[in-house]
Amino acid sequence: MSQSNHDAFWMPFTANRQFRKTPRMLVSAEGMYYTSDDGRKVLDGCAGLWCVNAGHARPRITEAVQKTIATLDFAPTFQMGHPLSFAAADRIAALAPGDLNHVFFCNSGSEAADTALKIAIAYHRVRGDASRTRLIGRERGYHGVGFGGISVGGISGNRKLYGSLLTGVDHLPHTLDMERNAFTRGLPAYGAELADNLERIVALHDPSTIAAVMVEPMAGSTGVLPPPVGYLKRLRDICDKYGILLIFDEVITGFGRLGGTPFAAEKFGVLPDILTCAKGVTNGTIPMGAAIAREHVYAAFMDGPETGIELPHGYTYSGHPVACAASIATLDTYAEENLFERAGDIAPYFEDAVHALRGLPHVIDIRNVGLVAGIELESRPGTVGARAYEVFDRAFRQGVLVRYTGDVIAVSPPLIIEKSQIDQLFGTLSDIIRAVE
Ligand code: PXG
Ligand code: PLP
Repeated sequence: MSQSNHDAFWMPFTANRQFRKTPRMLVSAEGMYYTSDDGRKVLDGCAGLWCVNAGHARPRITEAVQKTIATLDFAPTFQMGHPLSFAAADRIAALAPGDLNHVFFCNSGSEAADTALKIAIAYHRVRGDASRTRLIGRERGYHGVGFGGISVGGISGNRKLYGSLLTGVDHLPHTLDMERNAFTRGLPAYGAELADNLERIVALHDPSTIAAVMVEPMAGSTGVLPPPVGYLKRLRDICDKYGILLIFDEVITGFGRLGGTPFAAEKFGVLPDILTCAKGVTNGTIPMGAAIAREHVYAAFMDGPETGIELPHGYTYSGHPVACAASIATLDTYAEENLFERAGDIAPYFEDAVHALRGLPHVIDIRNVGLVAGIELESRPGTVGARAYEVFDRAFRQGVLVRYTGDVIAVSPPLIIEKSQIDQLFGTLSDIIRAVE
């Protein structure tokens, strides 16, 4: 049945009724800009949803998708193969640091998180260490919306409606400490010792019960929380000490977002046992995610009889030909234009521009690394998020797309952003922040 009030589409993470009263509609995109349904150019300050790292409508990617969909629209990857999935996995493995060499494909960051958690528990089990089943996440962690991801994730709003979730999950404290670290440029100096809470969790549950720790190297979704200097290294050391796998969720931090390197793991010099990615792996064009495992993780599964399915897991669209083609073309585009390096080169300008907002009304913290920034506004009493929503909505009306979460404005533009566009982005935000109540 046709419905003129647009309520058939139950919108994700959206105030559906509010949206229908004052819609914000995008109809096309190219380079750094969207076009809205009323014909305005809107500067993309958040790479779509942190995924369009090379900017919109990149010809190489479009052509690869068009060609592939006409040649091999679908092919199964369960007990069957097609060349693009092997080629894409090779490319991604080559980009991933260390011996993160084995790529398990799925279709989103949520599926990548659940895949990584399942691999971690199964890893211990196939090695005869079946009591290691507990999963440790972190407060304010976001690992998507599957039951694994919300259980290990640390966002009460995403958990509370959904019952008892996974059992055997515990959480590290988050690392945001505005008292000591407000307005830090780059990684905060204080808080490495927060990793030592893992020692307490290990002591409480006994190491023999813990399978894995999963964290975002930089928490994105909950308001841009760069890791304190030394924190991730300390987590790695404690995991090593007790035989616990470390999983980095790089769904946002992957593909150059933090500047200079393809992944945060490399930038911060800490190698996880499993790394998850999505979003930028196809420049946002075709859904795809992946869990990438190191040699020892993969090898643990390759021990049994050759005819046995080693990991009973997979999605109909794992390694979908069109997504694989999009991914290869995306990685080509990143490489040809040196986009990860470019992000690192322009990051200091971006940092200066965002920190110029310090001193504006309501601004209580500014956090940044690479081409990501969070601007934290003081909440209006009793209505967390209302002020940031207003900034977000006004920014869209004034030609700039950003994200907000709680009262944090999140900015994460495509890595092709020019200095003049950085000026436009923060200039507009500055005017709006001055103007809102
Ligand atoms: N892990 C992390 C670290 C993420 O940031 C996911 C997993 C889930 O990915 P999928 O593809 O299932 O959505 C994410 C996704 C925002 C925002 O603006 C962030 C995400 C998604 C949508 C909005 O904060 N992150
Ligand atoms: N539900 C049913 C009834 C199915 O047959 C399948 C896959 O065959 C699924 C769910 C899983 O779908 P997907 O592989 O796309 O995750």
